[in-house]
Amino acid sequence: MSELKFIFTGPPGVGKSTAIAAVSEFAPVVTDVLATDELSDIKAQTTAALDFGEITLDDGEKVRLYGTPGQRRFSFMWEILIEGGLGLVILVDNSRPDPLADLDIYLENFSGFIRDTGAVIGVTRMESHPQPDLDDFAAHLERHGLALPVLEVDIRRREDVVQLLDVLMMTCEPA
Ligand SMILES: Nc1nc2c(ncn2[C@@H]2O[C@H](COP(=O)(O)OP(=O)(O)O)[C@@H](O)[C@H]2O)c(=O)[nH]1
Ligand SMILES: [Mg+2]
Repeated sequence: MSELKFIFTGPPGVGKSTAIAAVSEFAPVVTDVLATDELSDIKAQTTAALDFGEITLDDGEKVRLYGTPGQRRFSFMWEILIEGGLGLVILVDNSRPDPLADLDIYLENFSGFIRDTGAVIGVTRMESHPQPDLDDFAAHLERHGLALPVLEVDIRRREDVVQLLDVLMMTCEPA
């Protein structure tokens, strides 16, 4: 039996753990440890290994949700996590200095996976940081030759995360 598996990625503190916790049907498995590097000023805890949760879709199918470790020193795990994955959610924190450059890191690291499967981009903290706006993201993606859906989300809200997953399902479904 194949498992349906979606992966959440994005910079540390963007909300991967929060998003998975918002929709998971059981208390998500979170493996955070104290930040020991450049992040320790920003966050007391950061994801060292991964997040894991599960959600049942309207059609009864169960989907496993994994969050990638945010810190670059754990990036070797990204390859392992995406194995067999059905699609990728890239979360971007619009309050960071250069959200489009952040996005590029994940577009590059997951380029093969994005080409073979599908991806959706969720932009957080737009309520306080409206720039770059969704048009800027779309134009940026177009320059990369990509046409990925970009949504404004507050991943603390369950319905926003569900919407991301719905859109991802649609982009991943074979025509
Ligand atoms: N104000 C605001 N806070 C957000 C938004 N999205 C995420 N957050 C907060 O950002 C933090 C993300 O932390 P966490 O989920 O641990 O990030 P992770 O490192 O990606 O797993 C949480 O405190 C969220 O409540 C948003 O759209 N607006
Ligand atoms: Mg986390």
